[in-house]
Amino acid sequence: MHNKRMQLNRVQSKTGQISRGRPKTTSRRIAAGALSLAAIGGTLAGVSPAEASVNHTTFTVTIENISGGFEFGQSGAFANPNAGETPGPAFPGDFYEFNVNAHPGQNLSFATMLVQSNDWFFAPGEAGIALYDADGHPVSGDITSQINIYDAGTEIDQPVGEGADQAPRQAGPNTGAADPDNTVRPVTSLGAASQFVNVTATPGDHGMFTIRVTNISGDSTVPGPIAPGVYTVGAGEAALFQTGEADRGEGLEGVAEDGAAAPLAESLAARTGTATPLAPVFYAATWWQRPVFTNGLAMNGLGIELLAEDGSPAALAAGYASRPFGDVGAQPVAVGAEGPGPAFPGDTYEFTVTAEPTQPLHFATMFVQSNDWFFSPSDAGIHLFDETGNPISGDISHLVNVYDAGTEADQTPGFGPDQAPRQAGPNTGASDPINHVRSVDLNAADYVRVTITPNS
Ligand SMILES: [Ca+2]
Ligand SMILES: [Ca+2]
Ligand SMILES: [Ca+2]
Ligand SMILES: [Ca+2]
Repeated sequence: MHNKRMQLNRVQSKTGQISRGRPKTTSRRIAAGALSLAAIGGTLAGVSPAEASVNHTTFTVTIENISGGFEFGQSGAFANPNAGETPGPAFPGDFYEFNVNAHPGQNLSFATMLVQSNDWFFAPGEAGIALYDADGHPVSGDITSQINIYDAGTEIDQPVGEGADQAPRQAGPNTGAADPDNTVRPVTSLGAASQFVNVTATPGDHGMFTIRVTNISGDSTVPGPIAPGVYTVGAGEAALFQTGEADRGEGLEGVAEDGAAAPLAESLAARTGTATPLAPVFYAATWWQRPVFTNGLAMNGLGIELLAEDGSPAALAAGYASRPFGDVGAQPVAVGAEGPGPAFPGDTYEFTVTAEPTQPLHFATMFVQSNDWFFSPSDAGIHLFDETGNPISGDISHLVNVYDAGTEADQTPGFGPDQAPRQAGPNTGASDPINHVRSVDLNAADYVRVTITPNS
């Protein structure tokens, strides 16, 4: 940090004497001094107000990729029978259908209520269903044999189809006495789940599977509906419950007792995301307004398309390098890496940038498992000095967002064939039907941890 303190002290001296003592002032106090000088009719020859408050500080910025911590690649709720528009129970003959994307090694879990019970549900075993075989081929066809009936351990059982506290007859949701056995456990008294539901997996393109759960209970001992439920795709480690353990209080109780999927779906969504590399970072500390992009407008041709689609900051950095711009650059090398390349989960980009209070920080790094998404502060940048003129410090992840550049049509993150890790070459993919920059509904702080430290 180096202030133009001499000028400052001169401004502050009301006696006209130029202080050459050790400067102790902050730039804020300098500015205040300039004001008081003006008030007493003094002049400040050759020193503009901007120069008088110059306070250059060099900051170290780190962008750590923390996207490897998600529990699930995908999750969601299914609620509309027969692929319709209206949520509700699926009666005998009806079905629920949902699409998931999975990589080899990932498993499917789901849960849907046996409505004529107090707290029973249909689900795969706690590890889920492997969606690829040992050779990496997608599973196809009937997977009903992997479905069981479980008791959630959250409500005492009454005779199936008759209990006054069961969903079709209960006074309201969550009505019924506590279960004397509070553990999730298989139900053995009804026989196989395949009397009541049929489940199929139909593989599609790019890791997609269509899962259909059909209610076939019409001719069974317990005819009745199934209810809206939830699904996950992940590593297959007891995604929704663990047999022999109590319900986790995340919302499975609502699924099993009342067919209420939303609370559990919300809990799962908070733990769902795509592990993605980051790509080389462009950064700038500048008084220029919106140097990287303008939210709501089409890209300005300064290179963000190349950064957002193909991970290269080169065009942005080159475009600004020759301008009287501020501190601008790129960091293509992750900490500890041999050379330029992506920052994988666990890796960090680090750069230093020198700025004064009129120069907010901007940066951008690609969400590599997307078509044209990038992490960035808002288009106004991050103000690097607080109200008292002191440099900011600490975790600034909450100031970062995910944006869609509006330059390429989106495919499912992590699966799209035109996304950087899989595309045939740079700039491959259909045009974005929405051709302006907008934010993506993801919490950037779940993917990147960004810190800033002023160098002393
Ligand atoms: Ca029970
Ligand atoms: Ca109940
Ligand atoms: Ca897009
Ligand atoms: Ca592309």
